[in-house]
Amino acid sequence: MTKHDSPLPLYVQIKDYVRLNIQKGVFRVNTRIPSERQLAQQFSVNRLTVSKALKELAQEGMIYSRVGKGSYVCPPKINQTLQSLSSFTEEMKRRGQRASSRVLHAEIEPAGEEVAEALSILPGAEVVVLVRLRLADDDVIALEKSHILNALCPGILLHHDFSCESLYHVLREEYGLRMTYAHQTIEAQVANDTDHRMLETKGGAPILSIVRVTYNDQDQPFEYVRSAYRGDRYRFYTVLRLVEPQQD
Ligand code: 16G
Repeated sequence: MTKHDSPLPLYVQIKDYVRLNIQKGVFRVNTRIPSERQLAQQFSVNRLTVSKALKELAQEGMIYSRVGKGSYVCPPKINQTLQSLSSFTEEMKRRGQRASSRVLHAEIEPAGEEVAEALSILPGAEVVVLVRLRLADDDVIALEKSHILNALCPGILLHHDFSCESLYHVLREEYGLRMTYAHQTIEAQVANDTDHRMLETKGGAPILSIVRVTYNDQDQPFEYVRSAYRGDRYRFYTVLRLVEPQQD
């Protein structure tokens, strides 16, 4: 129950109540939470107060609304650690989810300037270009455009179906590629129309734009990937260790 004499504003108390019930699993994923009217009655507040609480929970990605139907609980965000070099398939397996892809484009193409520079090759050298929608348990999570040096994996597109196979697994097991580290940047972006359409998000939804260059054990970059991850479904997790401040 809300406390009218609490220092916390009433709408914050309602937010906390809904959030707690989602976290405890009382309000389950993709099911409807109590309506604005029910919450207003339950907490003896006016509907505007409840509406403010629900609006903020929606902005925080806890709930989503269906026109004329009320508010529903969002699936939890996928937590990916930033410590290790892993693949989408491995990350999903670790979470007990099933990874799959929709292959939108798979061709061998001459590298343009940007790709050539990232991979330290000459423009025009052959790269495998693979564009995939990445899914976790049939939910679209990311749109990925990968460029891989064709010289390191000849024939890869002829013999593999990347709608169900892992690119990293094939590169390691079939082509003996020893990937050792990657440079990666992550930026927040507002999704454009194509991102919305592909990622099945609505206007205003944020995306995490990720660029990764992956290196083998010879310090040779072999993969350049640009991806758009759904900001409402994905978050990165990292452990920070204290670096002792320098004494002046
Ligand atoms: C991840 C990588 C991507 C890599 C892919 C391979 C990020 C941001 N990106 O999505 O660079 O190409 O895994 O996935 O983590 P796969 O082995 O499942 O095909």
